[in-house]
Amino acid sequence: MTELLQKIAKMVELGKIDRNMPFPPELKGKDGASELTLKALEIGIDPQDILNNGLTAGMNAIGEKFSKGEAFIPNMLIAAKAMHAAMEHIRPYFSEGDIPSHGTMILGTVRGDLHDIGKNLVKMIMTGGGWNVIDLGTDVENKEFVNAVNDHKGAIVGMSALLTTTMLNMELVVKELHRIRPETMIFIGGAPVSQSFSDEIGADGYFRDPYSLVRYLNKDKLRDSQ
Ligand code: B1M
Repeated sequence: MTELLQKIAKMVELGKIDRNMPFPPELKGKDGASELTLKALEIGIDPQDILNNGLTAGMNAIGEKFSKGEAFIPNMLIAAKAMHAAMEHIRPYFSEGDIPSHGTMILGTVRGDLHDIGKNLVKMIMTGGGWNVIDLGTDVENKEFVNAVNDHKGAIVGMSALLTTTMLNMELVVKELHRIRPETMIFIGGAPVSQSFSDEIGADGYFRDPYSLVRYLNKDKLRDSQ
């Protein structure tokens, strides 16, 4: 079981999307992230385990190599494609349809930031947890968050950032929302963000993963006050 998850992580790291991919040449014709994920589901591995210990582990591995100068942007891009392909298989397990809606979340990756995998996971888990998610996408202008809140009264806001430079945009959105709609709850996440940063900019909380966010929201008084 662990071996299969390690294999999935490796295929993501290598950017081997599926069997048809000719790269890397030594793995030509062999299963890629897509087929291995299906296999893992077939033998009953928990989708959350596949996500955390297979797919995300692979993304972390390529990220570390990039930090050390051992991998480059095309490597990160192709790894992201492999992860996207595999995520399509596990998505249904996180998006059971008939859970009543707890509320609406406006979600996006902040201005200047194109990373969307974490944000897409938040969307998937929140939807599965009974929230209606309005996905503004990536590189979201600060005013787009504000406009969306004006259009969807009572919605909460979720912002994701993966760069130490772009996370600073979160503060601008928080400030503007506090000015015009102080009742709006704002949650943040992403690798460079922390609870102390959340406190510093006046957001309502930092969550290191979408599961703890949805657990908090669905348990918390917030739901009752909406
Ligand atoms: Co980029 N990149 N990247 N990248 N990239 C990182 C983030 C980096 C850490 C790599 C490194 O140096 N080791 C580094 C940032 C350094 C820094 O600022 N400290 C970096 C860099 C430098 C860059 C560029 C600047 C490179 C360049 O051009 N020179 C460039 C910037 C482009 C831009 O955005 N303007 C760039 C580009 C890219 C690609 C486009 C090639 C690609 C993104 C493809 C895509 O997203 N479609 C890419 C990738 C893939 C990565 C890494 C390898 C993987 C990111 C990822 O998807 N992780 C990344 C290294 C790493 O993270 N180890 C790296 C998996 C994902 C599931 O995790 O998004 O953290 P994450 O989400 C988690 C949690 O954080 C949390 O839940 C998720 C699941 O647990 N979470 C939330 C996220 N948002 C949340 C919101 C919440 C709650 C939880 O509430 C609202």
